[in-house]
Amino acid sequence: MSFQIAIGPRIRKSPFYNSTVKAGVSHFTTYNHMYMPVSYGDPQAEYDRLMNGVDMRDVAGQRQVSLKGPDALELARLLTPRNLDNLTPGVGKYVPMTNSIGTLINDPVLLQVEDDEIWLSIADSDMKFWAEGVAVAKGLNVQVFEPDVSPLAIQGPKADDVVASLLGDWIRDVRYFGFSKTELDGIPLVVARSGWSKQGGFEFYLCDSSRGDELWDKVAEAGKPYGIGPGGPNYIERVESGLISVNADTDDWANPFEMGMGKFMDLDQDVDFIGKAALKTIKAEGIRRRFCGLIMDGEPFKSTNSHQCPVTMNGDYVGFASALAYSPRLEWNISTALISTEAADHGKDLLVDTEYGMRQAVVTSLPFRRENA
Ligand code: THG
Repeated sequence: MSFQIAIGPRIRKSPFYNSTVKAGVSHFTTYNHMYMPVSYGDPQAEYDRLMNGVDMRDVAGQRQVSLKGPDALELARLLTPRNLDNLTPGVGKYVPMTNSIGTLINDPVLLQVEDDEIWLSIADSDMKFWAEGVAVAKGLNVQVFEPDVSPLAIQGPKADDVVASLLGDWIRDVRYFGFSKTELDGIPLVVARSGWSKQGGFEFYLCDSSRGDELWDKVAEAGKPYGIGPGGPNYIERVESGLISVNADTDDWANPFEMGMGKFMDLDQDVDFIGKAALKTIKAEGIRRRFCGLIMDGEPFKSTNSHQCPVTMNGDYVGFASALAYSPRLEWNISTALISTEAADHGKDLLVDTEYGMRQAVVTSLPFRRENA
């Protein structure tokens, strides 16, 4: 293939865009209507940095939807099945969002940044319109808007050292999903221990988009002694770790129970959140599909990208594989998949129709581990 997608004005540039171009970005995706780098041309090096060193990622596409006003918390409660009774200042929460039939439509990190302001750090779907629609329909006293906030992630086992050298040793005591407002040489930030990998690290939520390149340079400079380099949301590691990518791993019927997110929901709370009745029915009847891992035979997959691929068992369609990758650590072809509970329980005799041809597959739990196979 020799074509390219044009960089045009209908998709936004991130505040780090120029820096990522300078750093040699080779592939962008789009996320919440913004270009987001996914590779700098050497997937193996990017994977190694994340697993053994540290990477820096322009994830400004993880846009914030701000709910601001006296009814901010009430609106947030309507938007998620997660119980927000014990929302703690300075601690984020992973919150599935569902529609009226209980479908998972987004899975943001929620941060209460002021008494009357909540940010939803969203995955790739239009939650600003959804949230405002709910606020209007319910007559709530809350503004819904996108603030000038753009996350830059620093991930990997050496991320703590890099961030400590920038902000001080206090960051070593920040717990998982903990966050605080701070600044770096006058650049306003929210710093959080979070990020879309299981290798540890931080996210700097830049609160002034005019200073993106400046922030990028400071992180790159501080990371030099630790071998920092640019990366994207790492595809291979996210599949190994079983991190969910909404809309890549899900379809219009995938509910949080199927996706293994039961622990993030409370159907017995008083709040009449959107999807409550549907989710109660689903819980009572039991799920029909399950999000799980597949291990496949054959030559290592070459690409680090895929679309959903049909999975069959004895000729019958049972679901789809959602992210095919070759794991260098496990030395397996792997994929996340959403398949019938029968197929998942049977665990073998599956065929996946991949772009590399038909592949035999066996089922495993997520995250992928050698001892579970
Ligand atoms: N960070 C921030 N915003 C985001 C993401 C992020 N928005 C988009 C996307 N990622 C949202 N999706 C996720 C998915 C998984 C996690 C975070 C955001 C995650 N999950 C852990 C897990 O599944 O093991 C922990 C969940 C928990 O235990 O609470 O970290 O990455 N700012």
